[in-house]
Amino acid sequence: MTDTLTPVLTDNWGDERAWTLAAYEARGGYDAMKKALAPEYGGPDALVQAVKDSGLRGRGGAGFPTGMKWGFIPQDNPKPKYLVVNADESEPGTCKDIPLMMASPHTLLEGVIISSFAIRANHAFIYVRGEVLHVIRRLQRAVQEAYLAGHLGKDINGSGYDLDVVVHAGAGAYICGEETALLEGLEGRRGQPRLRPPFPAVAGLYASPTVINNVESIASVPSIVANGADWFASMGTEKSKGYGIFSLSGHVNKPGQYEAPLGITLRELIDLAGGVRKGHQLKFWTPGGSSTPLLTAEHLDVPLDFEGVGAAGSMLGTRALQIFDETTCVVRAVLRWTEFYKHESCGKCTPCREGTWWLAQTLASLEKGQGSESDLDLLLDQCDNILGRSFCALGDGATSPISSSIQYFRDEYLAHLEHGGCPFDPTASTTFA
Ligand code: L3W
Ligand code: SF4
Repeated sequence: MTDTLTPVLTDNWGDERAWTLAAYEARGGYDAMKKALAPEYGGPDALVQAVKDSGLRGRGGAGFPTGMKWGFIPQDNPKPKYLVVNADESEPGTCKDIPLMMASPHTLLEGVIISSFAIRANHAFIYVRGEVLHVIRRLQRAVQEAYLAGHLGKDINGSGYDLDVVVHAGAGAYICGEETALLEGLEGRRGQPRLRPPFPAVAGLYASPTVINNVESIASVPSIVANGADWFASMGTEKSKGYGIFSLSGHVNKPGQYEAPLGITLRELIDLAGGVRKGHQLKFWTPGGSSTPLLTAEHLDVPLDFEGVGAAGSMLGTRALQIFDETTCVVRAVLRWTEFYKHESCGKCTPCREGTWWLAQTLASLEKGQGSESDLDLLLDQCDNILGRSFCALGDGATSPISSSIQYFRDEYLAHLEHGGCPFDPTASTTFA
């Protein structure tokens, strides 16, 4: 458990056996659900309005307004409505949903019940990354406890509302974090993105209206119901309201999850994390995992909200702050990420399937100090042929670390060519293949 500025989602993480229903209820857990389901609250429409008023924006990376997404569910459509929680956390550096589900699965479940009621769904699915067996088991146990307590199933706590929740394990593909590939996987097919529109809100799971939200978005809903939309909106910035979990990894003294209002800066978060490791300086960092363009020490005071990071030429993404000091070879780090995208490309579209392979080849040569300066232009040209020409965001994301690293560290690429390999450690030219 780390220091935190807005202890809401992480407040109970230090409690003994915080993941049990007893520990959760001892702190008032499921009271927000009872409040939301009671007729006095005003029913589903009042809940959608509260989430709209709170200003909550999607915590999975894109920042789409959650209440607006819920409002897109066509209520005149006779098909069943579904809630799907995107718990396929796999973005390199991102480590917020998994600790949240491990520490307090009932926070998510309470959010699932309230959110499903708001969109009039009677079935919800939690799609969890398949590799995290410990999280899957913890969620399944929590679901079982919730059924036994009458918080799930028929006539929840005598409210007349029915909800069934299924925990579904993915099969280990990063692309299934893309919402439509996730739906393909959930329906039993190979995980590849679907064409949008139609967006899932109109035709999602089994071609029915479906809300797909990130774990942290759904887990934030009970606190909005409990404390009110104004309370949530009083935190954060004008257009990026509320708080979020920032995961800090890499060269800081106390890596971990730090919950703080949106708009906090990296300088403040690094202070909370005990500083960059002794004797070293920040060289570069990612604001939201490797799919977001790199930033440098000159961006330490950028407000970490959707607008502030956007104005700095990057994206807030998943708030996966990976911190690298001056001992890190940026070319090698970027090559490592590019190998990841090459491996995870689902193969559906040519620019990404072929392009990520070419990116990795070109970068591997440069990292070994082979080639010439013109290969940097070739690399940028390859990025240009992927960015905006790929079927989904994975292709675009693969280009982010490359183009931004050339923007800020062109000299370091050239130094590899001059030294015939990595100038930091000439004995260790690694392709990570
Ligand atoms: C109805 C419309 N719904 C948009 C919905 C849409 C989706 C949400 C956001 O990518 C980003 C990506 C990664 N009617 C709608 C509508 N929607 N217009 O709004 O949509 P979109 O397309 O802006 O984003 P996306 O395709 O969901 C997500 C970035 O996140 N990312 C990585 C994330 C990794 C994880 C993880 O590991 N868990 O989340 C990092 O930055 O690059 O840009 O629901 O349906 N007219
Ligand atoms: Fe698949 Fe990549 Fe195309 Fe996305 S961009 S559809 S991951 S091949």
